[in-house]
Amino acid sequence: MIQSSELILNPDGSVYHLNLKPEHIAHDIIFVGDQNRVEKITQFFDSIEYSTQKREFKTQTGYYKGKKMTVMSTGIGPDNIDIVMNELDALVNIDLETRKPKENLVSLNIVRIGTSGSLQADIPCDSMVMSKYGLGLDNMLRSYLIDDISEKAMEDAFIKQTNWDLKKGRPYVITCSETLEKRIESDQIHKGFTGTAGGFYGPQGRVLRLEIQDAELNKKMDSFEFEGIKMTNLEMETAAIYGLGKLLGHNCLSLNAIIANRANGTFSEDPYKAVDALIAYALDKLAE
Ligand code: R1P
Repeated sequence: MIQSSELILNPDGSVYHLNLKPEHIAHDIIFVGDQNRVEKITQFFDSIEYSTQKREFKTQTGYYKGKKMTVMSTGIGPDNIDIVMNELDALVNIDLETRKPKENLVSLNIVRIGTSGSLQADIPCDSMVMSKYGLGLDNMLRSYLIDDISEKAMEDAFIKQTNWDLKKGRPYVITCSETLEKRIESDQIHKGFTGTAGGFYGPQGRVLRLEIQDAELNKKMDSFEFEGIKMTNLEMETAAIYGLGKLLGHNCLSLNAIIANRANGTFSEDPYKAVDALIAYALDKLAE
C-alpha cells in the first residue's frame, strides 16, 4: 500500500496537485505549458464536460469531433512534468481507494503542444517541430532508473562534442512514441532533436547579468551532430515527458511552434498565430 505521505490525495479524493479524479480524464491528453493555452484548444471542442485548476495545472476534458480528449497545462519545466506525469499515471494505474498499483495497466496518449526556440537557421520562426528525440539537460529524470530506456551512444556523442561538464549532471536522450509519430507526421512539420533545459536563462545559454558556466554552449549545440541528426530546438519539457512516459508505459509526442530563432536572433512577429497553426494541425491529426 502506498502511504498517504507518498501519494497525497485532497479531501475529495482527487490527486494533490492536478485536482483530478480518475473519471475526469480521457485517454488522449494534450499538454500545454501555459494555462491560457488550454482554452485556445478547447474553444474548438464540441463540448467541455469537466474543468478544474489548481496552481498552474488547469485541465479541461471534452469532445473534439466526437473524440474524448483532455487538455492540461503543465506550467514550465521538468520539475512540473514530474508532478503531472506521476499524478496522471496514478489516476489510471493506481487504485486510489486501496492505494495499490493496478494489475492491468493503462497507456495514455500524451501530446505536448508547446513553444520553443530553434537552433538552426533552416528551421525558421513560425515553423513546427515534432521531437523525434528529447535531450534532457535538467537532471530530473536521473532520480529514476533510466539506463534501459535512454540512448547512450547519442548521450556520449553529445557529452564529447560539447565537452559537457558532468558537474551539471549527465544529459539523457529518450525517443518519442513511434505510434504517435506515425499518426502525426507529415511534410508540414520538421522532425527534430529537442533539448530540454532545466531553466530559461543560464541553462539555455542566455546571458543577462550573470556569467554562465559555458559561454559557447549554444554554438556547440548548433553544431552537434550524431549520425546525421542535428539539434533542432530548445525548450523545457519534452525530454522529461518522454522519459517518464517511457518508464510509466505511456505514449508521448512533443510538438512545438518555433517562436524564436536563436541561430539568427529573430523572434516571431506573431507568436500566437504560430501556436494557433500548431493547435489546428495537431487537433486535425489527433481526430483522424
Ligand atoms: C518558457 O517561456 C516556456 O515556454 C516553452 C518552454 O518549454 C517553457 O515552458 O513552452 P510552453 O510555451 O509550452 O510553456
